[in-house]
Formats: sequence, structure tokens, C-alpha cells
Amino acid sequence: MSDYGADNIQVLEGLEAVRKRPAMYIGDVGFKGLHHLVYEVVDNSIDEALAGHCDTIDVIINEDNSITVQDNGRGIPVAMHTKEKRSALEVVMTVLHAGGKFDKGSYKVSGGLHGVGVSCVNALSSAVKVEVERDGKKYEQEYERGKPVYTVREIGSTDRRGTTTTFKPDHEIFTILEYKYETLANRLRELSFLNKGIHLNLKDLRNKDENGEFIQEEFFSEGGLIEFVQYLDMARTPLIPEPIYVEGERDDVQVELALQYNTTYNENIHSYVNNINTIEGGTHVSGFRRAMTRVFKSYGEKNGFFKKLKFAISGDDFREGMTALLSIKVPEPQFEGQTKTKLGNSEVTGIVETISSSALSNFLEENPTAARAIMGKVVLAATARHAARKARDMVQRKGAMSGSGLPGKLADCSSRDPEVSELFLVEGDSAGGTAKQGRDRMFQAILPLRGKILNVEKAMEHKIYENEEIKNIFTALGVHHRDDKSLNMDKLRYKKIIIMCDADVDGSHISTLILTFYFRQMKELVEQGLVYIAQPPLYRVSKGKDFQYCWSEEDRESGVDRLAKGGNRDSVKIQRYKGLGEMNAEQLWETTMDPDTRTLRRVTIESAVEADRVFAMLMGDEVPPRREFIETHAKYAKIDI
Ligand code: 0RA
Repeated sequence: MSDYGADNIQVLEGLEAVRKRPAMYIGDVGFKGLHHLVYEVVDNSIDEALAGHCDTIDVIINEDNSITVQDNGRGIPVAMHTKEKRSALEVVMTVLHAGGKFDKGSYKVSGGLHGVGVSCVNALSSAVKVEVERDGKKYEQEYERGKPVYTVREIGSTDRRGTTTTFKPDHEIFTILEYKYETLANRLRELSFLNKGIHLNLKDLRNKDENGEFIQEEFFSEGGLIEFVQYLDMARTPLIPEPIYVEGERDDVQVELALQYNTTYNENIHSYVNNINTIEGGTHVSGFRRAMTRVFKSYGEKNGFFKKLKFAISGDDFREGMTALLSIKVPEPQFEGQTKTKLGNSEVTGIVETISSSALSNFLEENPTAARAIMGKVVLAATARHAARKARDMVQRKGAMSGSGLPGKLADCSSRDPEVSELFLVEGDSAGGTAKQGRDRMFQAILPLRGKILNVEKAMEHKIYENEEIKNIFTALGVHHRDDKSLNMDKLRYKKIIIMCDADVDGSHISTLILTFYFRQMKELVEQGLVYIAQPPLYRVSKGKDFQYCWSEEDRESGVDRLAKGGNRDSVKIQRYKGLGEMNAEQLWETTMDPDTRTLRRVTIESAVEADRVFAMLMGDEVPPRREFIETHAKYAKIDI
């Protein structure tokens, strides 16, 4: 097995299928799929690094939005593949499933959400070039839309070794062709934390910074998950000096875990299987939770921490204010769930539970001061949970008892079909009034929100359920939290929830507060793509009876040009909308609410981990990290989550 040669590569199927139905292989042909190509290529180099043969991976965004990935591994074998009668390199590049996985036993771990391999990238690229350096020689082969342009050829000698792949995503396939630096940077940073000791470099040849240098970053982590937790919790105040760290292996399953407690009330468990973020959790997360509950409970009971409590402690109480990262590597993962990000392997639960249990109990026994701090927090969490349950029951009971149970401020729509119904959350009573006049009452409902809603990032749970505006949102939507904090989505009354705020600083602050609420308390709605942000216009330019609305400065300039018809630009009238309140009902309808003419921005979560960090940063207590974040991101008009 370890004597891996050209013969070992299993040959499966051709690439035509990939070009016919690309979405089946890489998810979509938009932004996500485009970036997925990079991850697929990088994953192969990561595998080479995990096998112990490579320590540096360079990713370059070229000027034409092609991508180069270079590693210093052993180099993909180029020898003749006896069965296929062509070079192993060509087989890897042109046969589906031959590349990523090779065969069982040669690689322990293989990443890639769809695990499709580099041949898929080849099929979906207008041009690919692979350069292999091994045994003192340099080889190359090029492809167009998956087809080799020439057989593998030797092009000279070299004293380095490795594989360099350059690909240009096919414009006939992808609807978006421009790479986003930040997105690739986030993924490489994540990979560096998940695979400590590997140098991952990113360089962007499209732009230079203010010093005339290309933008580049190195991602490297020595501490792995310990540093990952610290990075995530940057804006939170730690409860114990160092994160708890667990590492172990059993039956070929590697388990790594880091957790820290902070002074907030949020529970955050982020989990990975073979470097894939398992946002739906699965058997590994269950194993970890079980271990936590069992070990912490028995330690607390044995040491008399729960003596004064008049009610039973629950598993949740141990996880309040906890940020945990769990990363496991499994030879044959089974992914389930809606987005195929839930681990199904049943044997994993016991493995993670066993490894975590012994490490966690050792930690508690050996660190009595930290253990006391954690137990103190747990007791407070249990007490607060008691109060929260009462407050939450009130929200639910109110819904059940009083007639329709709907909030008095809600102007509901007449349709009862959630598929067509929309709920507008509108900043302020006055804009709410305009929206009520302007709407199509058949399918559009309006809920005005008074001023700034509660910052749920900092609030204790019972405060959230007691808050008037938040109660109104729950009852208007028709949903509540179950005991495990999941939402009863089957009762949801609207399938579009639209946040409509002024296009100014206050408005965007309020949007952010509302988004924080959705991300922390109603994540399912965001995950299912039901939350949107309305885009009111910034200007109205007019000349006589002719007018147009403008959504940006450039829009306004071209509007003024059009109206001036090459003549005097001063007669043209520019009206700047500072708030929704400055529009009348008809204007609000035609610019912002009418499904035929409006633009809505759907809120999506590109990375759950990064979103967690950013919300903690923007809405949390610690001022310095927030300032730093805002300063580094000031050049971006909006914050993408
Ligand atoms: C299998 C065997 C060998 C190298 C690789 C895979 C390999 C694949 C990739 C993909 C990207 N970078 C890579 N680096 C290495 C070589 C086995 C040998 O030399 O004996």
C-alpha cells in the first residue's frame, strides 16, 4: 500500500458528465462553485502535506483571475499507467475520482465537500497547466476543457520537487469569474488552523496596495485549534487563562478539540470532518456533548458545586459561554443532511466521547482554579436558564391565548400562504406608516420596530424573551424555540422576511442589530435563505416630469447625464433620500417594495465560523478588536456574512 505507484490509480469515468451537469459536482456555477475549484486543488496538496511530504502551499490569484496552486510535495507521478497506457498524471487529471481519493490506504484523509477531485476542476476550466517536478526533472501537460493538448512531456531539470497547477475557470460554465481575496483568505486561514504546521500563502496579482506591493498573506499556525479558538474569541473575554486542549486517535479516527469559556451567554460549537465544516453537526458532535455533560456533571456533583440549586442541572448549562472547536479526521466519512454537512458514521460517537471524557476529567482534576471558575459560570447559567424558560413560556402562551395572538403593531397581509407572504421589518413608526400605505396588502405584512432593538450578543437569554420588539417578531412569524433552541419552522407564517432600514449610518446599525438577532436566535431562517435586506434608493434625479431613482453615486452621475442630454447639468434636480420617511407611499412601493422592480439582497452565511467571529466583534464588549476590524474593513462598503 505504501509503495504507491502509477498502477494504483483507479480508473472510473469520463469528464463529459461534469460539463453537462456541473452543479451536481461542485454545488453551483456561481460564486460558491467558482471558489470551490480552488479548494479542490488545495485539498490535494493538503493531503500531500498530511502524509508528511509537503510543508508549503502557495495560492496565487493571477491577473486574469486564473489560479495557481503550488506545493513542495513529491509531485504527482508521471510514469506510465500500465492499464490505462498513459501517464499517471494524465489519468489523475482526466479521470473522474482518480485524483482526490486515489485508492484507500494510500491516503488517510481526503478533503473536498464533494470529493470530486482535480479532474473536475480540469473539466470545468477553459485551460489548465500542470507542472510536476520530481527525480530531478520537470514535466508538464496542458488541457483545454479537460482534454489533454499534448502528452506529458519532460521540459528540463530541476532541484526542487512538487506540483504546480494553474487553471482558468471556464466562462462557458461559470456565471461569476472574479475571485474574492477575502473568501480565499478565510478558507486558507481556516485550513492553517485545522492543519497545524503547514505554510499556506496567498498572493493577489490583480491589485497592489498603497505601497505598490501585491497583496499577500501567510497563514501558518503552530498551535492549531488552540489558536483557532483564540482567533474566534478575540473579541470575547476569556474565563480561564488557556483553552482546554484534547488530542487523540483511535481506530484510525483522529480527534482534536479545543474549548474556551468566555463571559458571554452564547454557545458556539464549530465542528469539522476532514477539514469540512459540518454545520449540521453529527455523530462527532454528539460524542463531544455527551462527554461534556457526563464529566462536568459528575465533577460538579462530587465537589459540591450544585448543592444550593433547587432544580436539576442540564447539559446546556455546561455550554453557556463556551466556544469549542472539534476537528476529526475519518478515513471514510458518511455525510448526511440537507447540505451534506452532517456526519453519519455511528462508530465516531463513542470514539470522540471516550477521548474527550478522559482528557476533560484530567483537565478538571489538574486545574482546580479553572474548574471552579467554570463551575461558577455553570451554576449561574442554570439559574438564568430557569428564568429564561419562564420568559419564553410567556411568549408562547401569549401566542396561544389571545385571539389571533398577533402583535397589535403588525399590519398583517390577507394571504395565509407562507410561500407567497412577506414580512417587512421596518425601522420606526413613521416609515412603518408609509410602508402600510404603500404595500400590497394581499401578501405583504408590515411590522414597525421602535428604534434600536436589543443587542442579543450581550444580553442574557431571559432579557431576550422579555424584550417587547423581539416578542413581536416571534409572534408575528408564528415561531418559537423548542427546548433545544431549534425553531418550529412548520409554523412559519412568511417565507420572505425583509429588513427595511434607512440607507444611513443609523439604519445600517439597526440592520446589523436585527441581523445579529436572526443569526443568533433564528439561524434556521438565514440558513434557508429566507432573510433579505431591502435596498431603498439613495437619490431621485429629475428634470421636469422626467425622473429616475439611483442606488449609487455612479447611478446618480449617469442619471444626471441622461437627463441633461449633454446640456446644462445644473437645471437637473437631485433629491437625496436620507431616510425611508422622505419617500411617499407610492415612491416606497415602486422603488423598494414592488417585486417587479425592487432589488432585495439575500442574507447568506459564507462561513459560519467567520460570521460568529464578526458578530462577536461588532456587537460585543471589547473595543480594540472592533476598532481594528472596522479599520481593516473600512474600504469595503458592506460587511458580507
Ligand atoms: C500519490 C503519489 C505520489 C504523489 C501524489 C499522490 C501527489 C498528489 C498531489 C496532488 C497535488 N499535489 C500532489 N502531490 C503529490 C507520489 C508517490 C511517490 O513518489 O512514490
